[in-house]
Amino acid sequence: MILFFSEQGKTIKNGFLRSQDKAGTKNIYGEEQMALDKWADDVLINGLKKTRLVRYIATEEQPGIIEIENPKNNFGVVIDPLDGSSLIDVNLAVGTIIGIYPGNVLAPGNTMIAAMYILYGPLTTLTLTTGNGVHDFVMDEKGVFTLTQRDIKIPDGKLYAPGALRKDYLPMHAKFIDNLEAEGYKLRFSGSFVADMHQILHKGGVFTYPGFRGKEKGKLRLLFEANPMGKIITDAGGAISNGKINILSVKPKAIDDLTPIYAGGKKEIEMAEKFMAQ
Ligand code: P6P
Repeated sequence: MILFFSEQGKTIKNGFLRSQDKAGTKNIYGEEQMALDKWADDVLINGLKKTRLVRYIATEEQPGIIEIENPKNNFGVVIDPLDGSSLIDVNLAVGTIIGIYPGNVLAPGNTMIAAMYILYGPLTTLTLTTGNGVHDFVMDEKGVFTLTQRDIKIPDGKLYAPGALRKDYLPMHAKFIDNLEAEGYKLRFSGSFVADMHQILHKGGVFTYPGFRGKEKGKLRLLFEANPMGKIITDAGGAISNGKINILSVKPKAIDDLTPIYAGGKKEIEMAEKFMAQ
C-alpha cells in the first residue's frame, strides 16, 4: 500500500504542469475545485480500485464513502488528494494526505494503522508512520523514495502557524496567540497544511486553525487533514487537540466533519488547552 501511494506521488508531481484552471465545480465544503484536485482524486481512487487493496475509500473531493467489491482485505483509507491546491498557481508547496484504518473510516483517529503525507516542494518527500516511529523519504529523479530520516521526534522550537483571521478569533484563542507572540514565537504560515505541519514537525512549535467567529467548528477536516496528521505528529512525540481534547479520540459523525486544530509540541498543545479552558 505504501508503495502504491509513493508511486501515485510521482504521478501527481508530474501532473502539476497539466493545468491550474478551476474545474468550475465545488467540493462538499462549497470550495472551488481545481482541475488538479479532481484529476488527483481520480488517479488515487481509480488506482486503488484496480489494486483492490482496500474495501473503503473516502476522499475530500467525494460526497460519500466508496466501497470496493471483492477487496483483498478490509482496510479503509481517507485521502486529501491535493491539500492546498489553490497554491499551485503561485508555486507554493502542496501535499497529499493519507490515513489507513483496519476497517471503515468513521472511526477515531487513534484506530489508524498508518498515516502519511507526500509534500510536493523543492523536493518531493514522503513522511510516514505505521506506529513504529515517523520516517522521512525523498523521491529521486527516477521516482524512487529513499529513507532520509528515521524515527523523527518533534524538537523544541518557536514557530507558530496561525490560520483564520485575527479579527475573527474567539477571545481565548486570541489570548493564546498573544501569549505565543509574548514568548517570542515566530509566525510562519503558508496556507498549506502539509507544508506548515512538515515545518513544525522538523523545527518545533504549533500549527493552529481554530474555531472562529461564524465557524466555531473551524475550517479543516477531521478525517482528511486532522486525523492523519494527528497520528504523525503524535507518533513523533507531539500532540493534537481541538482545544479541549485529543482529536484522535473523537468519533467522527460524518466524513465531512470539521474540527478546530492545535497540532505540534506537547508544551504548546498543553498551553493551548489551558487558554481554551478559561
Ligand atoms: P486559509 C488548504 O485549503 C487548507 O485546507 C489547508 O491546507 C490550510 O492550512 C488552510 O486550508 C488554509 O486556509 O483560510 O488560510 O486559506
